[in-house]
Amino acid sequence: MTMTEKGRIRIGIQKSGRLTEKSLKLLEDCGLNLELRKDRLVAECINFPLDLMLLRDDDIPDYVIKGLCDIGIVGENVLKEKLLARETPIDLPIMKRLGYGECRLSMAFPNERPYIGLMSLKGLRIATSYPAILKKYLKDNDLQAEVVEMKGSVEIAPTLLIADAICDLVSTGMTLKSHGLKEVCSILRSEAVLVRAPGRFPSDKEIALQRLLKRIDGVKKAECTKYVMMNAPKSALESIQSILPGMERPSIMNLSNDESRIAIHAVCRERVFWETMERLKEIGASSILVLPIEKIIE
Ligand code: PRT
Ligand code: ZN
Repeated sequence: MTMTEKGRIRIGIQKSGRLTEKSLKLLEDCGLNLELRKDRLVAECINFPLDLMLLRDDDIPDYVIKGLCDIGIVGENVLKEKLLARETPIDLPIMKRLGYGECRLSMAFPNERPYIGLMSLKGLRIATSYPAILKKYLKDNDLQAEVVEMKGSVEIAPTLLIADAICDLVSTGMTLKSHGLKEVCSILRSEAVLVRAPGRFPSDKEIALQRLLKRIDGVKKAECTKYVMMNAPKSALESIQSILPGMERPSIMNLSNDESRIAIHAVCRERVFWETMERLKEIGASSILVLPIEKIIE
């Protein structure tokens, strides 16, 4: 039983940071109308039984564990670190992987330090903001090394001679590069995930949560699904299906002024790249349109 208001889901998301915009967009795409006000940390949804709580990402796992929030959206890296750092182990089930905020927690060495494999980590001082994950990794791999905890700006540790190597989040790799560091191995892949509080919810809250999860599925599915339309020679239908394997049961229509050509409309379960459209054109397709789909319920 959680402490939040009966029947209304309270969701914790990052107040301001890399996950904020996409988390809000996801909720909006789910049809939730949120009344956000700059000076308030709580926002009500007026058309769904949900309240939003804006938090520092580091606080989200704890709020969910304590039942101050029923669910939360947080990077897997933060979730894992907070869970591993606890004295009393607890599991927060991941309800959904959300596909944004992707990054990896990686070891990086100064360019001039050779790396020949995990044994190169032995005996080093490694700076990180993720001490619990790093310590577990070292232990699991039977490596002795010193973990130097830093709250931020980990990438400058080798220059300051505070550490020999670092273990930090990487997405494009530009930050490492501009600090004369090279990525040598990844220890965790991460993305934003939706977690729920342990224990049972009252049934009306559980029903609302399941509705929200279904809507999230619909939004995610729609993101990688397109509606494709084109005209093509009748004889090209089979080749078109092999070029667009994600195309499902297309609707075929006759064209009023051309007996040899047909119009094809179909939902396509894969991304449609420019190269694919060029190949369709080569086999005689014309007026190829690729349209986004907003929502899907099946
Ligand atoms: O204020 P608050 O505590 O809420 O925010 P924060 O500053 O702790 O977190 P924030 O907003 O920076 O990141 C939130 C989450 O975004 C992280 O926990 C990750 O799950 C995810 N994420 C995705 C990233 C990155 N990509 C990322 N590149 N978080 C941080 N970075 C940093 C990284 O630490 C390094 O400094 O970006 C730099 C590297 O980026 P590249 O592109 O140069 O490799
Ligand atoms: Zn943080």
